[in-house]
Amino acid sequence: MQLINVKNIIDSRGKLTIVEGSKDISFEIKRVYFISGVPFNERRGFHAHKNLRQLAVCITGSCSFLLDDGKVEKTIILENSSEGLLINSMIWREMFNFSSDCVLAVFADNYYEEADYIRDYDIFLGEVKTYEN
Ligand code: T46
Repeated sequence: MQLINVKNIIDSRGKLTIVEGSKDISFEIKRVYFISGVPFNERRGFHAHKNLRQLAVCITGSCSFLLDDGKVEKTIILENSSEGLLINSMIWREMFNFSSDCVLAVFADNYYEEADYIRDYDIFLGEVKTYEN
């Protein structure tokens, strides 16, 4: 997990937020998706990825990420589009506290593949141990 600076150009016409693959982040971007309109108190995520690396940027509004590497849990608040959260593979994530205006953009290094998801926390913990050994 790492927070990086994301370029924003703000002028009288509004805000432009820029992420360039293989330049601002180490990987090539193959997929971009957006999460918005999350109801009050709703939580999302509850999974890890075997291989996927992603950058999450809150374009407007705010939300929180709980990140867990199997040993340490961290909570990160994203509330500024000039901050990007890099999430490596094998990190359990939960997203919560979405503001009603939150638009969360996620830049991923690969296409959608359900087989890359670990959606059971106990299986995640078991797999993390396997990766360590
Ligand atoms: C992640 C967090 C931050 C697709 O068909 N294509 C896609 O590119 C994505 C992202 C999802 N889907 C399908 C899979 C599910 O049937 O859309 C449905 C909802 O996805 P999910 O429940 O995984 O959404 P979140 O918000 O819990 O998790 C998402 C990403 O899936 C995940 O990779 O790291 O955002």
